[in-house]
Amino acid sequence: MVHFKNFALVVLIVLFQSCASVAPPKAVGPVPTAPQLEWQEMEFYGFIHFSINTFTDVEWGYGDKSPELFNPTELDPRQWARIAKEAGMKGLILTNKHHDGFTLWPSKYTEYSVKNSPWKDGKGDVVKELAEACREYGLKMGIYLSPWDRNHADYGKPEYLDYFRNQLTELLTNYGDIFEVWFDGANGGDGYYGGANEVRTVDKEKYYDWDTTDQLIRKLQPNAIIWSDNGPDARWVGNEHGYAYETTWSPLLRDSIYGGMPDYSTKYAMGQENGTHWVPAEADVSIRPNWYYHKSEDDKVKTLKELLDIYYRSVGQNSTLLLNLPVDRRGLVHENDEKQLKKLTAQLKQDFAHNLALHAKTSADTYRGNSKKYHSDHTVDGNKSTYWTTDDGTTQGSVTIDFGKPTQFNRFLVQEYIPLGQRVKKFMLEAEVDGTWETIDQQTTIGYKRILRLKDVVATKIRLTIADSKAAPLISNIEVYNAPLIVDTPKLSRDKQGKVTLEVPEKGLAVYYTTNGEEPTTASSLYSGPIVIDQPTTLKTFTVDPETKRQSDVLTETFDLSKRLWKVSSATHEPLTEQAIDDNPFTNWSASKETLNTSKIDLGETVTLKGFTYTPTQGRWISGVITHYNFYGSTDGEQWTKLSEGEFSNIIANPIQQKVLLESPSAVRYIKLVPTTIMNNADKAIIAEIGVITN
Ligand code: FUL
Repeated sequence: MVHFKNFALVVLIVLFQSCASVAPPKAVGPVPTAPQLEWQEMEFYGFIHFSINTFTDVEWGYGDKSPELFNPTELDPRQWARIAKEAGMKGLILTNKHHDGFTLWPSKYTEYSVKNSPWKDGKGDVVKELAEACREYGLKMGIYLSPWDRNHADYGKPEYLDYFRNQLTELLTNYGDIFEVWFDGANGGDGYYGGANEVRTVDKEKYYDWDTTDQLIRKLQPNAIIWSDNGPDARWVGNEHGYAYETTWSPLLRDSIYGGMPDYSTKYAMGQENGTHWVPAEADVSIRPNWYYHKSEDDKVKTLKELLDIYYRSVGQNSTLLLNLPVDRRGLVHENDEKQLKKLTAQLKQDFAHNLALHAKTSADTYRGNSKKYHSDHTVDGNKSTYWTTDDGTTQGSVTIDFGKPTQFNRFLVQEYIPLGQRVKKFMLEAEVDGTWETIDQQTTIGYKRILRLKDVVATKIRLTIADSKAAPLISNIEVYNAPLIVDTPKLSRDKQGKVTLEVPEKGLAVYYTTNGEEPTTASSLYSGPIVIDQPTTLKTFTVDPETKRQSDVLTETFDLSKRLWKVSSATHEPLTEQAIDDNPFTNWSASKETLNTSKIDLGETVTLKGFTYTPTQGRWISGVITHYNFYGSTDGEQWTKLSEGEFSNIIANPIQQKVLLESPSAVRYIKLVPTTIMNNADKAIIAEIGVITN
């Protein structure tokens, strides 16, 4: 009886403890406002760069080009919105006015606008069309309005601020709800400035009087997030690669920062543990090398692997992702960009297809007040407003998730309950593999969301240990996934010896190929190491995930003779000559016309030449491009015959490998390519690669 009494007492105490109301934890440090929380949950949204720059092929317009140049033939913001929606983006931000000052809406305050363009006879309004498209597709709309205006006569004077705020008022009153207002940190420099054509620098800290502008925004759009280097609501991540940091704090020492300050990226962009204000990071990046559309970049849209990396290093590292889609001269997002974006969406869908932790059995070594309300089950209940936490003063603790059977995974997603502040400073993930606990990863911050990409692990249980935290950790969500391999075409490269390497985006993929021109299948040759190709050959290849059987597109590449026997002799004994014949388009030989005229490439054997190839620099910024040429051949290296002359048409707009066929085949052992004109009349031409066509 006595025993029973004791037992009943214990049961009563336990019941009391788990039902009694335990005081909730108090906020620690700065916390997000309701609009900031809503914004953070958008996670992924798009940028659209479009302006006169699109038609003049530059990134930063000087502000002097005629509005008549703006003339898209098929402008369709519904296409932009459809692509964004299908990609899982939650909103779009358009560059309504970039540094050149041209406005995409018919602003009352300037003539430098679409209203003076031929597009729709000056009656069009791109912002209005986008606002309608966003509404139709259920996307939010944001605005980019460049504080720097290279067209406006008053830029740099106090009067300009009235102009700037008038334009802001137009954008914030005429187009419905705005979720984000984006203020670029690039400010001041040379420009047209109403015809002054001069350099105007501004005091970036004081000139703009941002407080007054921010108040105006708060009045007109109280829920809009104001973005700049120092917020006040969201901040630049400090680079244009789309990468946040492994340690990313949402709190920021906001008062130590001003927009466009030189040491922002190295000193502040990652946020601070002791930050005074909640100003979370947004990672911005373009799907192409540049922000505006350039035909020359049609083949440089980021690969699936690069896009995935950006996603995991932004959304997966406590940041939002703002991915730019340049709009082309038609007024459309280019097909190549859409194709790559679709690959990203499909892969992300697969990566996060099945949450292995949802409703799994959990336990923790400590709960706040021993209360059910703070039980670790809340980390896997699929409800972001419940969480596991510990007692005040307890800044460490572990949650164990039991899958019930050996389970394979390679993604671990964890979220803090940020309405009460970002807290975790250090955490560790362990897995019970064959009865032994192994450390899988150790990291620092979590914040709104942290996703770890791991090697494949098979475990029955996993344990998240918070090793250090600013206060009791609050973990609202844990998800575990087994992402499939990235299925994309391999990257091809060939070295001077003719060794062709097929690099897979991820280990574990099988690569099949043919070298006889036939379409490859899984019955074709399986790639197991570099293949030597030194004769004219067509290689066709694709990858397969052996587990899911997913296949990539087929990639076709044609190769001619390898450069195994080739040598360059240059009369001026220039270094780096070999870079033009190493079969690596990312290394260059830079040489003057004279040098190229007195140099010769020895093919090491006499071949029947049908044509040649020239690859200009493949760097981000093109220079030294040969636009007009003479091409010579010789059998002895002494007597030269001009085999071809002409222009590499469109090479500046599209600096890819140029192929020139000769009028009739010619037997040669020596060749030379001599520029007659180099882009911008530069002293030196750049040859990334030169090749022959013999087939
Ligand atoms: C930069 C600008 O100068 C670029 O042109 C682009 O708009 C990018 C998003 O921000 O600071």
